[in-house]
Amino acid sequence: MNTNIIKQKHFKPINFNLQHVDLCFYLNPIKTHVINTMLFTNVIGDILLNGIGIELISISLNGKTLKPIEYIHDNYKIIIPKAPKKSTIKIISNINPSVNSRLEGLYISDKIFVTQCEAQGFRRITYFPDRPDVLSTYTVKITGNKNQYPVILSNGNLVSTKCIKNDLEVVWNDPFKKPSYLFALVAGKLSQTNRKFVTKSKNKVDLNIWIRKEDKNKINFALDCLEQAMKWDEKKYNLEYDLNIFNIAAINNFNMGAMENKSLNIFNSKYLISDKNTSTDNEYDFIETIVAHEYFHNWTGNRITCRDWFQLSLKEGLTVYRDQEFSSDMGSRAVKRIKDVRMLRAIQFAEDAGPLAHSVRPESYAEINNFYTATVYNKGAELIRMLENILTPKGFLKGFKYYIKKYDGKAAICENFIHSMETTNNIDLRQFYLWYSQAGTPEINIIPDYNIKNKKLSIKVTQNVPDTPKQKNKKAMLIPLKISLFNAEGKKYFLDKNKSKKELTILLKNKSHTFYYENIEANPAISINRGFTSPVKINLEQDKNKLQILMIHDNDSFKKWDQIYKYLLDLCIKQSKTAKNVKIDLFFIKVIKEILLNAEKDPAFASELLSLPSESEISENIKKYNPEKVFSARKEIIKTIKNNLSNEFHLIYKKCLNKTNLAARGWRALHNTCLQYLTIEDNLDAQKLVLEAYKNSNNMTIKLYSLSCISNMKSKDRNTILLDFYEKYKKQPIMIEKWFQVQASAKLKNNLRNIKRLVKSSEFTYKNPNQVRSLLNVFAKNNPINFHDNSGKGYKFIADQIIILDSINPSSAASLSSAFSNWKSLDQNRKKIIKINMKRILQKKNLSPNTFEIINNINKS
Ligand code: 0A1
Ligand code: ZN
Repeated sequence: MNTNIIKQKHFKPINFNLQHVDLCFYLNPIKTHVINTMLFTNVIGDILLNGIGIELISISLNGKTLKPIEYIHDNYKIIIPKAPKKSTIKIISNINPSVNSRLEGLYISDKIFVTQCEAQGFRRITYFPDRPDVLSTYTVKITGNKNQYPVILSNGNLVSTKCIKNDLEVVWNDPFKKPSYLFALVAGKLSQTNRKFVTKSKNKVDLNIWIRKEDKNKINFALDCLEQAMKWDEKKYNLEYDLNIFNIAAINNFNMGAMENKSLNIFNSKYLISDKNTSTDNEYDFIETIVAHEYFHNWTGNRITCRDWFQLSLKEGLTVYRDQEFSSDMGSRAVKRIKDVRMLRAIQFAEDAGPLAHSVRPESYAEINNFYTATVYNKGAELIRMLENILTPKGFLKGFKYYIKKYDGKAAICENFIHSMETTNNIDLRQFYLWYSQAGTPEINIIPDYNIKNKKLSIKVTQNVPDTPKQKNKKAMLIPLKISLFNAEGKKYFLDKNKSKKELTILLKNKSHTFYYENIEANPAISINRGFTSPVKINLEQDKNKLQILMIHDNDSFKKWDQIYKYLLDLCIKQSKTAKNVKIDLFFIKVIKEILLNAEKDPAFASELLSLPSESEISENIKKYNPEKVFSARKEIIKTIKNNLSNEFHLIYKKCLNKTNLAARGWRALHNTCLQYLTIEDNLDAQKLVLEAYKNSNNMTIKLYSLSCISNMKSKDRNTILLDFYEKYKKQPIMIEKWFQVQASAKLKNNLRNIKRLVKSSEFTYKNPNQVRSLLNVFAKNNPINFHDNSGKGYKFIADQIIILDSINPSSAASLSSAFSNWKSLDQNRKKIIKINMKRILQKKNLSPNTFEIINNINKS
């Protein structure tokens, strides 16, 4: 396969300005007519227009139709050689949205016309210089049948609406210059919900949500979140919304969560609709985060966009950081931080340690869609947070405001952001750039040495950034780490001469440093990387007494959780390596007991403290991965803890049962965590408990969790309950996805048979990415014992699915392909079977560059 690799170092600036774009659409499902008139100025040389899958009718330059010999045309582009300094180019063409199953460009979702242009979808709509540094204003006229497309939306302000016979003609104008990836069009039968918002400077904004009629009563929560996000951005960063209209349209078929198109956000309806009877608490969290994320992009992404796609983290890392901060302010900061770090460790650390490792700003790509990753998004957000830790929140805010002011209306690069921090804080951050260019999770080794005679503690800290597939011998990074030292009573020591600081941020610059602390009365417990200051792995051995001090007394909630988590992780790892049961220290049982006895104070936090690392979190921390052993080790540890504290678990579980009303989400989280302990053994008592939880629950958080517990059991009620759920909710696509998800993650042996049956059922379609994710991705990524079944059947099945999907939706196929990325840590037999299946995928005729890039990188490793 001949893939075209795009390299960062080959970037060339544009050789023109695009003053204005005038688009006319005549909507028709099989033949949409597009007239695109672009006014170019300051042209020096050729004009290159990207275009894929477009039927070109004519092209004219400054009013004169061009003959085919007057331009160069292939399957991907048109080049107009030596165009005049001022060139008006008019392209007339047709596209066929009805066959667009890749969901990029203009496509149809449940009879609704919708666009997705990030990253390179606009070139599937019309010939255009489709790169993010081409900024222009747009006027868009859309004409369509008024009965089928009574609502027609695009970016910016509504200019006019006219009925012409059976057609509706709507004109939109976007006064803000924007890149083509932020263009949007939505047309179809959609119901509107409107709310008014008044900005800090008293500008009135119409907030509208457009959704299918049947979901109209399920968007109030999303609207509340939008209002809160708008207020938060005004208060925190003094950023106001800049138009009088803000539309959100929701559709059912969408490749990702949502998209930040200027003033017309488009949402996967799964992340917008909620209902108190059918939504889980996690789903509410997702809605809050995603609504805010897309809104925040208006400044970090739209007003200041990216010069090229290598800078993706400039908008994504920063916007994830902003949405994380927003959600922390809306709910529990501690729990939010723990959840974010868990996600980072499970997914991003694994990505960084495997064949798909890439830096936050990648050096090259074959398919940019493959780089919407946890590294670009979530590690990218951690880099921003590190800057805040280095510069203090005040210093960071100064830099942020400077960045917004200086780069507003521009297409920027990551250096522009860092430089804004440097100038406003008078600091040299050159070493920090390595975080953008070096892949891999830095490993920090800590060796403390306490001298009882002079009451001095020295801590030797060394850093190592591991080799990754494309990078070896890395340089030392700039790593901030917050540190505190605790005495035996759980009190913190002063760390500075003035006796004013009990927490310090130490900055690592070299491969190795030694830090000294004086007047430390006794050998202290070390709490380091508090709040997860940096996205690194810490190796520090401390004795049981010290661990106990930190587990009980550390006032940094993240760190307290982290100590317990690390202990649990070590237990699971040890257990997975031995045949005998590992011993759990008595002190640790006491710590868990304390948590259970005090759980009422903060049930959500207690739930986090009690929840064990998942199988993928464990596998990320071991070199040789044996899926069965990890699975049973985890189970064994849960069982042992529960058997030691059975009464305490039952007691708090009873309390949870009384407190699962709507306001008590922390209790629901604790309920589910306890239920996991109490039903870890598949016996009649456990089956009864879980059945009661399912039947008596008045909320989806508990109902769904108990359903997933039942589906892991050999209970005689298993199938009846799964059917009960299906019958109750089968009319709602979102609920079918949940039903798929539960079954796809069911740990019963031979579960694959059931998954194959579901794929063949009339409920399932490869065309809906949500369904693909909830059935296939969940099976391949969240059900290790079945996916990695010794027979290799799981691998063959997923490879077959990738091959089918690749012809329908390459993004979906590529995302499923990453399921094979940890193949190297498996045994010979499994490796061999995976290799055969990857080869089969690579041999598929017309394999997309998306899937090729992922499988080829894994295969090469
Ligand atoms: N920019 C969006 C994510 C997004 C990316 C690509 C898409 O289609 C291929 C769609 C959405 C965000 O960060 O929310
Ligand atoms: Zn984003």
